[in-house]
Amino acid sequence: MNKAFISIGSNIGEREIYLEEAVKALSDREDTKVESISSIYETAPVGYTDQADFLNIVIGIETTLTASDLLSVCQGIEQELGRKRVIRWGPRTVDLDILLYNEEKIETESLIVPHPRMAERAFVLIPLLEIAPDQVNPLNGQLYSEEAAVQEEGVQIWCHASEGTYFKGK
Ligand code: A4P
Ligand code: MG
Repeated sequence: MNKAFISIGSNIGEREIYLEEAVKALSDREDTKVESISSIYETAPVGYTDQADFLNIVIGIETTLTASDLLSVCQGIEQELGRKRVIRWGPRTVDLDILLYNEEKIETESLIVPHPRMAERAFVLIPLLEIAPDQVNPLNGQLYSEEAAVQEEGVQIWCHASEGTYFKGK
């Protein structure tokens, strides 16, 4: 069984519903088990900043899929949920990025793992550390909790994992 972490973000429309549908699409699969889900964070846009705030989560999964098949599954979910790719780093209904796949270093034309920008992004690190506080960067053995980006502002809890009906029945 392989262990992976996926970052999910949405900043258009019913943002929470898109996150929920993406998690559901993964957990409905026979080959993938959703093991952990972070709280939902509301986050200021990074990169192209003239766009609405995101909701972001990170989930931990166990899967029999290879990393490359997992990418295809994630892209299928993005498409199914109606993502329109207009501006790079721009608004999206839902974006699924593979952060980590076991302790592997992968560099193909279509897939780079660990995700190349994750160590600089508070909207990735803060939810990741909530569910995997001791996670280290497979590239250098450094704890993600020691990255400077963890201290950045612009990432607020929007809904605690323990609260309400959020992702019931994952
Ligand atoms: N790709 C390579 N490695 C990976 C990976 N580990 N996981 C390739 C997923 N995809 C990977 O991605 C472009 C290509 O990256 C894919 O074809 C895949 O083969 P995309 O999702 O089609 O396009 P994109 O998301 O616009 O580009 P990119 O580079 O993935 O953008 P990012 O880095 O994901 O940034 N601000 C906040 N607050 N919250 C966000 O969630 N997200 C972005 C998107 C920008 N700013 C944000 C947020
Ligand atoms: Mg992406």
